[in-house]
Amino acid sequence: MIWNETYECLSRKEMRELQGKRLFNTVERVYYNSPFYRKKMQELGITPEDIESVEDLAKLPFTVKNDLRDQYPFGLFSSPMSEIVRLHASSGTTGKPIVGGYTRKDLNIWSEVMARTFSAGNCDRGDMFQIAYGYGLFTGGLGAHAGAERIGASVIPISSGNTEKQIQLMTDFGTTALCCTPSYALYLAEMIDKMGVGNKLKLKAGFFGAEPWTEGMRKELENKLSIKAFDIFGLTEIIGPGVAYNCSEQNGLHFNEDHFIPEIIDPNTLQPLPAGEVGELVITTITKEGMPILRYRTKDLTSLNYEKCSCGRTSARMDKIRGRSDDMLIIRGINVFPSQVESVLLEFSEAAPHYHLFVDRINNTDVFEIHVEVRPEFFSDHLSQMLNLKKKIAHRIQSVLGISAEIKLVEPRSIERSTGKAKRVTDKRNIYNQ
Ligand code: DLL
Repeated sequence: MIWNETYECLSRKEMRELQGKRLFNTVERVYYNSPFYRKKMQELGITPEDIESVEDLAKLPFTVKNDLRDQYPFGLFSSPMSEIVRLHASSGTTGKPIVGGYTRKDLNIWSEVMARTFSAGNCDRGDMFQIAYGYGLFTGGLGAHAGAERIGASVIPISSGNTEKQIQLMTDFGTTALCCTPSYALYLAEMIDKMGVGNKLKLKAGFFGAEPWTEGMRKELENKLSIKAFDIFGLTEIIGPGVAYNCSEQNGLHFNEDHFIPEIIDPNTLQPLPAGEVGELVITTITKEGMPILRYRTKDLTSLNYEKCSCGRTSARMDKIRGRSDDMLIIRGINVFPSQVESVLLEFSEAAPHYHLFVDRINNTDVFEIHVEVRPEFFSDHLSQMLNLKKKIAHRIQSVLGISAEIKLVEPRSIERSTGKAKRVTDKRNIYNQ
């Protein structure tokens, strides 16, 4: 079932034309309503009239996270406050929060793109949605909520946490679709197992996002919960969840290109990269009113594919996010993404996909330790078996990541579980003192 064939199946030419018109309207809007963007465009010597088609996108200035922090709280809004009906914010790890402001039309767009996301996962009226993303300033809860209501599903707005209650409602209400972070889904699966209620579940789909997760993790969640797991992507600065989504082919994430134009750039030269090449994802909103944003540098690393999908959709597909450039660890000069470690660990049936990376610097040398939980059924007091597993994991990490790591096998359920975005790295190096 395709929820909105009109926009998901346009020819490339039709899509480019639509994007060109909407881009011009957005540029005009920000030029005349946002002193921040007018100044940026004036510095580059451009006016809205210079944007004749989507090919002119590269003429426009980039926007970076620090611009949003400098303009905190409302400096990037292009609508008067009297038209802003909702505010969201993401805290990030440092500094001031990133704020998003929505007009009534923006909320309508948001529920539309989320409705597409759920339809693409074969959900419809009659489905029971359990929204276990956090409600509040975080966009996950309310974003998924609006989309699920829009397709006519029944919605359980439980928010994140309260794990036993989640499982009770899941069995009593007959939840068919679960929305939460993949790390929380893993925790829920573990608890379902522990409570022995797996056979009472009616789950068929999971819509997981807000943090990087690997194909290995997808298989793990699909097997454990007997569902099809769909990846959903988005960010507060752009709208929240609903920027891109998996269809049932699970072969890349369809970009809602009639609302958001994706580009991939080389983060060093800032030049656009061709389809298929991995670089930094840059997004321009072309329909938003409250806080339109031009060429936002997301720091998320991925690639784009413009070939028609076998599901029939023609929209650009984004590869699974490999990680954020600022999540990348540089250990002894080698680039390491936590998701690479995750994919290695999932190759071992003895290891649970719960892990934590510790990095420190001792005597001017980087020390890299990976704590890996062993699955309860494999956890044994037989030292030789454990040593053997340790060696096998260490060997695989060395060959995939090109760096040696100390592997520490830890007891089942000893690594902290997360109900939202998981924190999987502790980097104790103080780079400023080296
Ligand atoms: O995480 C919005 C969201 C909520 C997306 C629920 C999906 C589901 P922020 O808190 O602003 O917004 O964080 C945005 O999270 O730049 C990515 O680095 C990361 N991220 C989001 N979705 C994915 C995903 C929400 N599917 C930041 N895969 C983004 C990998 C993701 N990373």
